[in-house]
Amino acid sequence: MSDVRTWAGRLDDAATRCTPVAPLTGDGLADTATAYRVQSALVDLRLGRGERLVGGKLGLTSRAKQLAMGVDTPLYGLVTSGMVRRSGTRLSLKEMIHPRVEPEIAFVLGEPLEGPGVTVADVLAATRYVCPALDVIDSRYEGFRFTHLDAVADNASSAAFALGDDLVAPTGDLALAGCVLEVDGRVVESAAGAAVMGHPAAAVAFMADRLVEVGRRLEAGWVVLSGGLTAPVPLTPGSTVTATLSGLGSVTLGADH
Ligand code: 0L1
Ligand code: MG
Repeated sequence: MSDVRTWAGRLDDAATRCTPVAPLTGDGLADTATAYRVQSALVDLRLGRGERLVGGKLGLTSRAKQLAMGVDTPLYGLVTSGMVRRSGTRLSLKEMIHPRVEPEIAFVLGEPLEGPGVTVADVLAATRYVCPALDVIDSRYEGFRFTHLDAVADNASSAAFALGDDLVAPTGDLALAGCVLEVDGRVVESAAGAAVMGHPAAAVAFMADRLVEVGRRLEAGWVVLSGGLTAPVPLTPGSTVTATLSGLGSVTLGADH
């Protein structure tokens, strides 16, 4: 079996058994193209179990997160139907390793987007709706410690996500949209849309441009999570997390044992 399939199987087992593993870079993963091939094989394992591809997500899009990781490039992942949760759902922490949650702006595309050269204006023109999202990340690596390459292979730590119920056309300036993250009614983080690459649509354009390298595009009907606006917060038993974005509404997830 190739390294790519072995590594994808290892990450998939880690997720299904809720048992973290050592970073793949310690086992020879050494370049970005191979890391994205592992990601693709990992997503294929989900599709083989009957899930559907429903969109994409960006990670490491904010300066704060890039500085924390010592990198200057975002990464992308693919999201599947098994990751979708309704706003208001209470997640079972037994089904995850060490989940964290972060507020994002999600784009629901009305038209496909194919790079290269996709601009913010192209993204906004192709977008049917935007809405607030909570992205649940659950790295399959021990201690949530990994390199950029490891996170690419691990499909950008994707575990679950919820969208707000209000879907609005992207008319206002999303760079100026204020974001407040509350845990059990207490404000723990705040930011503006510009925290993601100056404008969250720039992250969507980045993904469309990078997908060309693997012969893919962002499809009409897909949802794209444009990246964390604030630092992620751990999901702890009994807690409820709510993200509110000005002009876009709110989205909530809870966590139980
Ligand atoms: O959604 C994300 O920003 C995840 C990026 C991958 C690295 C991480 O888990 O923070
Ligand atoms: Mg995220």
